[in-house]
Amino acid sequence: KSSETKLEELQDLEPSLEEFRASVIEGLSASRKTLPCKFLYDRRGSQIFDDICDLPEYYPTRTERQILEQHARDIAALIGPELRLVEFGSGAGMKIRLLLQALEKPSAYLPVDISREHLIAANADLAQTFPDLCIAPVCADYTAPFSLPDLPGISYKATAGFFPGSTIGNFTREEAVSFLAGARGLLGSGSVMIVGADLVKNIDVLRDAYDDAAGVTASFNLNLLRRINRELGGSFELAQFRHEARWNADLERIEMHLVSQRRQEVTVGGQRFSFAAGETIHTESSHKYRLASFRALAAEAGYEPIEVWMDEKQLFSVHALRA
Ligand code: AVJ
Repeated sequence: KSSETKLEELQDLEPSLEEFRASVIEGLSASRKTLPCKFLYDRRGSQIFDDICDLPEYYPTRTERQILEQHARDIAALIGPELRLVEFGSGAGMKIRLLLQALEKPSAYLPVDISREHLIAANADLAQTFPDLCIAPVCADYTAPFSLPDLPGISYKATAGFFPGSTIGNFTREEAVSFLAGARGLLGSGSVMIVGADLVKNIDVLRDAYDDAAGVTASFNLNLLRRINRELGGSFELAQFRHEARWNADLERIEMHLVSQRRQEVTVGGQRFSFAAGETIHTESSHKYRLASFRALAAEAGYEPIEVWMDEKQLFSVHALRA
């Protein structure tokens, strides 16, 4: 059966070292220091993120998986047969299995992810499970415009989008609208887009999810400094920074920060950056939505909200949108 496997060559648009350097210098030069969260996902960061997904405190992954398991048939029926399925931020590629199993004769699967090594490993596995499926991985930063590869010899009736994990929560509201509008252009109007969005809930539950007892999220956050040291010749002392998860009530989001434990100076690529004691680097925001606020956001991006599924405790939502 393996002769039928159609794993296309990876389309490689991974952000360059130069882009990483420029982003880090810009972020550390700002009056409120910040670093783009997409750089959390190097090889090691992607592995640590997979460990986060198994933590008892980190409810989003398993809750969304439950919702997808329970409603896979409804979702598949909305999407339709013989389609091209684009997944934004495919990661370890576990959730897509649930959808692929439920879909009627999917023509092609196009996983898009910023971590090249993760993309290769996850899709080699997937090709074994779905030997008749055309898999065309794209290594790209989907926060910037990109195009889908041609699939010679593959016919499909429609294109659908899949953006699980509440990764949309990493965007500000404006960024989320512009991402969704861009995805609409990529998928074509009339397409179905399935988006996972984490819900506003008890603050202690949220804080524990982003500051777990085992310290896995702390090492995920601190790994960004390790990456800067390795790839950009930075001089961060990891022990001099502490992970913190903060609830921003005004913006309804969890923020990850790295807090400087003392006054210190750090160099990156020959440039010096000073930190006051207690000063932070804001490394990630994870916005939490309400059903109405998410639908309004989707509408602003040109979508019609058609369906939403939630777990019993209403921790997490999966929305079906019509482009
Ligand atoms: C991958 C963006 C969905 O925001 O919950 C997990 C990343 N950060 N723990 C999230 C993350 C800290 C995660 N997303």
